[in-house]
Amino acid sequence: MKRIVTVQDVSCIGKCSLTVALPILSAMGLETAVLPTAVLSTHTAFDGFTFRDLTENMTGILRHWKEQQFTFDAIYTGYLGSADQMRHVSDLIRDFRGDDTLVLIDPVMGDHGKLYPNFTDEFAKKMAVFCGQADVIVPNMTEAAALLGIPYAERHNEEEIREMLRKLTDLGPKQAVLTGVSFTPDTLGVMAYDRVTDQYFRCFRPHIPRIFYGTGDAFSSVLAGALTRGESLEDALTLAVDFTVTAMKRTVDDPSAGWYGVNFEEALPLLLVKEQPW
Ligand code: PXL
Repeated sequence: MKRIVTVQDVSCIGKCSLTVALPILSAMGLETAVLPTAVLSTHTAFDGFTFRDLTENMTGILRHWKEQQFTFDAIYTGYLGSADQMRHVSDLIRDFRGDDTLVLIDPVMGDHGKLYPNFTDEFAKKMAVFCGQADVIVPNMTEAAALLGIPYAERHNEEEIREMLRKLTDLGPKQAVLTGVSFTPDTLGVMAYDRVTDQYFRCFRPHIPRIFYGTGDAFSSVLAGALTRGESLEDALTLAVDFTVTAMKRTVDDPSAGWYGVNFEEALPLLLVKEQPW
């Protein structure tokens, strides 16, 4: 069985980060280790959330893992609670990256043109350097603008997106995936660029005009899982888009759905495979 480690916060209620990544990666047939970065009572869209930074715990956890000589087929990072944590996660990448280890960084910092609470432009600059260690990065439009130090815009033409993707790979990763891309009001999707093969990929679906939390984490988790399973970037993008869209549709159709997350649980069957060819 392949083993992936994911580094993100635990938001106890709110359906994002680890509570989304862990079930998704397990459903994809991967042994999933976790390195929690912080514990929050809810994600940061709720008023009055509590926040316990776990940076100090990370040192001991990583020391123990090193002693035990654990290895990982993939390292996938999401929400990091502080800039200091990037140092610990860089140590994790340095110490546990083998020749075939996939390193996927989702530079979680904001959405819809705004950084989440606790994040600053200074943090974004450090995140841009941190992204240099990745094989693949997965920013949304807000995060890409923050990483590149350019103004956020909701709509672009295709050449502008291609240029952003090239600049994102200039930060270091071989592949960049940009989410929340829109060329027309009624479609939304993702575009990606592979610097090694100089190829662009795209996957668009009809736009569902609602704002949902946790969809970026669901998308990145499926992408990380599919790439770890050895699927091509193109196939991984399609699976991650279809999973996310299905979760959003299920949420729209469910009158009892919360405002704070999507019904990703109902889309999990899309990820199951009967036999593991990898
Ligand atoms: O979904 C991204 C995310 C992850 N972790 C925390 C968040 C958010 C988005 O709001 O608040 C704690």
